[in-house]
Amino acid sequence: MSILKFMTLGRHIIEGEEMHPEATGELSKLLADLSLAAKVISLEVNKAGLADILGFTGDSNVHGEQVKKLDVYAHDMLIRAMDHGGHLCVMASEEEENIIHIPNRFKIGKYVLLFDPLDGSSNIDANISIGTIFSIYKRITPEGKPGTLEDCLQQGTQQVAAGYVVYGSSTILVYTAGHGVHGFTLDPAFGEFLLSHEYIQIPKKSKIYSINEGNYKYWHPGLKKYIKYLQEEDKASERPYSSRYIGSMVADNHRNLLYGGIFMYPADSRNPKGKLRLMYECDPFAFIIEAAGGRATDGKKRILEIQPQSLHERTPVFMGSEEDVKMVEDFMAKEEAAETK
Ligand code: P6P
Repeated sequence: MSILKFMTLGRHIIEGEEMHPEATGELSKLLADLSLAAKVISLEVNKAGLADILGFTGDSNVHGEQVKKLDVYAHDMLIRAMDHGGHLCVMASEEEENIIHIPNRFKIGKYVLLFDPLDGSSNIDANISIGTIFSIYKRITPEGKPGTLEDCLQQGTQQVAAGYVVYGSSTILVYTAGHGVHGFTLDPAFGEFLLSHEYIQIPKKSKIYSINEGNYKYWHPGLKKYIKYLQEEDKASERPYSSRYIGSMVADNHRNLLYGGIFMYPADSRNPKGKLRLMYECDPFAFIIEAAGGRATDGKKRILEIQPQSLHERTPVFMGSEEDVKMVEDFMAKEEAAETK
């Protein structure tokens, strides 16, 4: 049993930043502000039984999806926690169509924050784990002025930090700022995130696959063959795999990060770009999973190398244990090669 250091998230962030002599400490403060928002959102999510905050607002978000009050609460809480720290020049939220400017009365900073305030929110009323996802970039437009859409539409490789909070049996914040992937569990007794998972490394090969098999008939023929391959019995390659799909990518990917696994939300004949958003879901998780030794592609290309054209664009995604992601890519490439013969 490894005895982890008794270390708070705040201390860990500072130590991580101290590894960079040129660091100004701004990123530390930004991440500390994010953890404050996460604590407050966790408090509300854990009151999920209270009718006053559950249920539909009757509104819908930019994607026409029914918005639940907790989505709006998390979105508003993140903006309120982040807009006045003086570290950001602009924000963008999965719940908001356009970029979010920093109010004139606050100092403009050098970072950009993109976030999905509460992913998996359709599961809220069923008390299934949901999560907050975030990406941090450095601005690319001149300092001192408000940030722009250009600052937000950067390739995932440009992230300086990324992370997520999973609100489940406990609240865990996982982040990377370029020095490994680390997890912190919230101790509600004194409201601190304590180091619980240091230098997370995702197993290179797994026995778990996560995909919505209800879409089977619409999939790429190579993907169909891959899933059938996983379901065959072969002890040497530890098949059949187990199917684990919660319908909440933060929970599915958190489990896969710790146990190994491949998470897939592919394109299909009805949705040529799949369902998940590049900026708010796929880029941050791709950054984390690659930092943990895994792989994340759209079936062909690294997610992190996709140049975004718009804030809410979607991408097919295959992410998790490196060998498993490479195998599904091979199955689809072989099928395409056979079709062109
Ligand atoms: P489906 C939640 O709405 C979400 O964006 C992800 O968290 C999740 O993995 C996916 O959609 C589930 O989508 O179509 O399988 O219900």
